[in-house]
Amino acid sequence: MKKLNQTLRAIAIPALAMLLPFMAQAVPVTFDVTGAEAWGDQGANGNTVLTFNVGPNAKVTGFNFDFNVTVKGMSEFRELNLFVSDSSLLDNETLVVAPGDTGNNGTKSFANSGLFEITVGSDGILRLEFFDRFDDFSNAVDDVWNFGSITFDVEPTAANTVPEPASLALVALALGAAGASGATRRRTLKS
Ligand SMILES: [Ca+2]
Ligand SMILES: [Ca+2]
Repeated sequence: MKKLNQTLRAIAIPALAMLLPFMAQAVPVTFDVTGAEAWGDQGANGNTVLTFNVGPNAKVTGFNFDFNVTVKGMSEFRELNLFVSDSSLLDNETLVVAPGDTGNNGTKSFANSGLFEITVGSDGILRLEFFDRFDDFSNAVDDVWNFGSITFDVEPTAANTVPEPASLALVALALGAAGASGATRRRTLKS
């Protein structure tokens, strides 16, 4: 019996190792945004820029933010933006924090989540810039993030390795088996 168990384990572990890269789910990576400032449009002096190493060539597939911001003077909440990119800025997404909110001169909390896709370069750098679409105070801060965080969904770098044909076939087989058993269950439930 012990020998059989060992044999099963010897087969199961390599099979699992082959499947893992395909089964890997995006992992949430959370960052504190306390103290971040937006001074003007994207690229303006004074905008807070945060960089995170998420692993070489990693894919960032979504975001989820929950934070509190103070907007100064005549600056409006709808002007708040986050520019998320790789280190070259070429692969990027702009997140509008509060579209349509024309309120100004106040403090509010915002939460939102969504999907996007940015693939970082070999340096692994994911860049986040806080900016304000309309610069109300030249050479001065428009908005301050008081507290909160932003979470990015990052696909493990292992998923980026090129799969070998043998393991691909195995995945197809596993998916086919899962699909077939699902279909059987659905039919059983109906009758
Ligand atoms: Ca400004
Ligand atoms: Ca502004």
